[in-house]
Amino acid sequence: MKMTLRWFGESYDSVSLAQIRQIPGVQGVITTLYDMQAGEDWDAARIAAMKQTVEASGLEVSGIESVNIHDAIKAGLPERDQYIENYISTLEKLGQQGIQLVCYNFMPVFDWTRSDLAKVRSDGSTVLFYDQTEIDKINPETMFSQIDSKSNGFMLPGWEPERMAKIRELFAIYQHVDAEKLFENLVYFLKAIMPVCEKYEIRMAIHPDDPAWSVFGLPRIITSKESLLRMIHAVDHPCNGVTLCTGSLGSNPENDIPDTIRSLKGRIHFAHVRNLKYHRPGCFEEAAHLSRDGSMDMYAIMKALYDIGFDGPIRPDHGRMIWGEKAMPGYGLYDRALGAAYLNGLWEAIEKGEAGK
Ligand SMILES: [Mn+2]
Repeated sequence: MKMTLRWFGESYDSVSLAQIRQIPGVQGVITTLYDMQAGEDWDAARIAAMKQTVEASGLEVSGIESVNIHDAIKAGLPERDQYIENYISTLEKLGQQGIQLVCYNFMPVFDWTRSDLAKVRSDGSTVLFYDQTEIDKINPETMFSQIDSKSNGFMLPGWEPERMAKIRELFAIYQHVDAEKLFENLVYFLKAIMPVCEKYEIRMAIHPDDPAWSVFGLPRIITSKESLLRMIHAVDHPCNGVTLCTGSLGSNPENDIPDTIRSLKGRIHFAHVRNLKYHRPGCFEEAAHLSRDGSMDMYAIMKALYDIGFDGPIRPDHGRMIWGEKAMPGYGLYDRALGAAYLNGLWEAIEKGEAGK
């Protein structure tokens, strides 16, 4: 595996490449052109400049998170083919720059959802928190303004104001899209992009839905081992793979993460590894990475990744906000650096333990 950190670009991130470079064992960043709207055809010169900036710091671009998918593609609207053309063109330009991993999600309207971005823990740190009973009390517009007001002034991925300005319109286009239709639309999209992925060996890595169930009545289709297997078998190509996000899949405690990892051998192209603490069904917080701080066995997760020969990028995903840091919720430097160090430690212990057998 290759340890990486997500980085939103110089204009958007409170964390610098120089800081990331100093985290032991971090080799690259997972980045994006953060101002690109879903459906836009990315500019080749900007991709090249982004790559140059990252490489000048001694890091590599280990992948893109995300190239977002336009809602016309997800909802299967007549104009989807034009947006798929743009997506293919963007992949072509990424491939020409040697960028071979793209993370994306197929959630309608919203990206990830949380009811609180700064829940205070007993140690004084703050974390992202989800409580379904809180979500049930509000409508999507209210949730957007709550999230926006707690973003510490940062634009949050998936919660761009441009997207949220059209929220009613977006809900309307999904009126007749059920889970089956959404899945068909995903397959249609994947079949269309596979030739360009094959040409440049670009690994597409779908991110699971977060949380792993329907929110605000919108269909969600990437929520479990079964749904991930269905997706990779529907378009059975090595470029069609998965971002194994422990926090998203793990929002449903019935998902057995190590078992899911083992069943996806060869098709996990990217991993997000973090811990959650469950409070009750439908309610969890994002704990520190350490196994005993949350409800997940992080050793068992890393061991499963090791056992399937996972050699792709991994990132500590989110972190708590600690030591007074002011950053985008979930994306501060300090706790993600601790997370990276811990995951690297687990990996070294597993490697040496296996070598000594
Ligand atoms: Mn994730």
